[in-house]
Amino acid sequence: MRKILSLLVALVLVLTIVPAMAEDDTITIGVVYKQTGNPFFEAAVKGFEEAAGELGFTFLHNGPADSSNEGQIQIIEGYIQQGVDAIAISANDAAGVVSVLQSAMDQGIKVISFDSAVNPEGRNLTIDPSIASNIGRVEVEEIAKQIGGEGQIAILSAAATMDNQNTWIGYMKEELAKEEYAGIELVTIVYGDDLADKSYQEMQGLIDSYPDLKGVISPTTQGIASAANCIQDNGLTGKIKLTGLGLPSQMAEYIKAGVCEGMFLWNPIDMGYCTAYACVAMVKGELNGDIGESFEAGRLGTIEIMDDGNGNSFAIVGDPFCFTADNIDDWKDVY
Ligand code: RAM
Repeated sequence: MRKILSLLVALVLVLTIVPAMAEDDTITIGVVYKQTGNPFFEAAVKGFEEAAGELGFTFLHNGPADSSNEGQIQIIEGYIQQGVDAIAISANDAAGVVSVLQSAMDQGIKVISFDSAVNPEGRNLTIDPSIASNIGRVEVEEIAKQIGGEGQIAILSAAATMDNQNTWIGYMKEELAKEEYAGIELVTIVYGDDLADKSYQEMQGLIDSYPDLKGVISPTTQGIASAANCIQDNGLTGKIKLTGLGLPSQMAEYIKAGVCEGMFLWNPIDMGYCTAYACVAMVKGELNGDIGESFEAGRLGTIEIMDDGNGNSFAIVGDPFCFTADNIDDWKDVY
């Protein structure tokens, strides 16, 4: 009798617990980032982990080693075959993944780009780190301050197909066109594809080709770290100034050594966390990704979905933060 009773109790427990867990436990998100080995995306994955702990979904994450579009397409195809419910992607090529993501959406998979957008026809929503014009403007203001408003500068970007890089560079050019920056000449834009070696070689190329170069803006965490390394190796600390978007953990030693006096970034953990919340809301049918909607993103509160000015929806996570020798120690162990 006791056996039967405990079996009954166990059955009641299973029947009550399983439906409660089933709701979010059945959701699987496939995360695609630009490349493996980039600590920026390792931090974003921490945000997905944190959200998974709160919401109970499971997620897979992967990226190509070479920052390629083809590599991302293969990963997406794998996720479609595995039957994920949502794909969250930071795209290497804004146009290059549209077709495979359209077929994902045709099969009912929700698609959210984060960090670096997919073209609008290939996604349900995109989540930017911050207002793009601000990101471009603060980097120009900072390099102008560092070089004293005069001289040649260059941009060391990631890849020419990356939407976030191109958008920020567009706003940098707009800013540089202002009268107050008339003394600054943008001599070239080079691309290191977010790969450490290639970015280092591109920085070396700038040093060799432009002996009067006064400053570099590198709006990529991989690019700025390689540029700092190269400037230091060439004994040019303080002679070629450097700013851009850098990860505190990668840049702390260069900031303390004076290679980079100031740089910017937002919190990549929050980016992953926010994107995860949006994916789950979409899979549950609580969010379409339309302008004027909003969603709850846990400790980040309510996130509004806005119009990008061209009728496409987007959301943002926060503001860029300036890192200098005064505050870098507070952040270098966080991300
Ligand atoms: C690199 C990537 C990423 C960008 C950051 C700032 O890690 O290019 O897309 O947002 O830098």
